Amino acid sequence: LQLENALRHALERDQLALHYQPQIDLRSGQIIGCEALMRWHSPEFGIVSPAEFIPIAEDSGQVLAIGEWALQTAIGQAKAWERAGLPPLTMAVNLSVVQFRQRNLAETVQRILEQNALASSSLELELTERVAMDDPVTAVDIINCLHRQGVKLSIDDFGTGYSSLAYLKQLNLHRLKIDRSFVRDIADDPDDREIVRTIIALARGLGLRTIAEGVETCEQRDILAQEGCDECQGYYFGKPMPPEAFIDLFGSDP
Ligand code: G
Ligand code: G
Ligand code: NA
Ligand code: MN
Repeated sequence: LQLENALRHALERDQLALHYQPQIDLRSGQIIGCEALMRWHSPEFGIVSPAEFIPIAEDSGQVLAIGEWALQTAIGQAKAWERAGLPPLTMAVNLSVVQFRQRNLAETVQRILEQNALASSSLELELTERVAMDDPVTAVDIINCLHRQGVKLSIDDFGTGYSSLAYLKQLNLHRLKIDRSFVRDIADDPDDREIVRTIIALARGLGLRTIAEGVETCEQRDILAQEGCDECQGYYFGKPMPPEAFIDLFGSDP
């Protein structure tokens, strides 16, 4: 409850920030995008993880305002980097189940893209399996509507939830994000490697790209490349970082 009360002021007091984590194409080695990850700097509680405060914000309804702030901030940032001459990047933003259930989600997204003059193809929305499969019939409508607008959709933490393959087939998705729990021991655990191989084959069959999360070593990266994974994200390539650090690292890319 204390956390909930403090969270009430977080937005207006400017305590929320987005950090950005690079995403790398395995074939070219080039950066192709980033994921926006929320950080809350609370004067009382210190740095609070979104894993902790997003569920609270979902219960209290605050996640709608916070989520719209994140969309606005990430899309504004993507436009600023485009203007600054960074290579073309896709900006990935996480969506809460509460945002996803909003009737006007597609309109909200469209409005923010237009306000910032950002191409819709530069935005990707990340849904967890749970969110996408919770109410599959509605999910198909919303995802296909966003897809028609040109926004990319991906399934986060893939392999940890329960995806109905029948529904997965109906969704106009851009990529599957292979959960980092399968990547962690991929060099030593043949089962994990087999799971990753299977997800990549499934994605291929459905015409989707794959991105592996939580890549921390060059050995993991090499195995993922061997298995035909398209893209990677993880501490090996860069931690989530404030925008100034991000442009320092990637702004001067040759
Ligand atoms: O970056 P970190 O490991 O602390 O993120 C923890 C969790 O919080 C992850 O599951 C991530 O998807 C989620 N998360 C991070 N930023 C956002 C956000 O802006 N919106 C939502 N809904 N979830 C987020
Ligand atoms: O659920 P989601 O995939 O959105 O979670 C993203 C979270 O994973 C973020 O909190 C981010 O800080 C964390 N993360 C990103 N890269 C790595 C990594 O290489 N290793 C570990 N352990 N966590 C990572
Ligand atoms: Na995510
Ligand atoms: Mn994830």
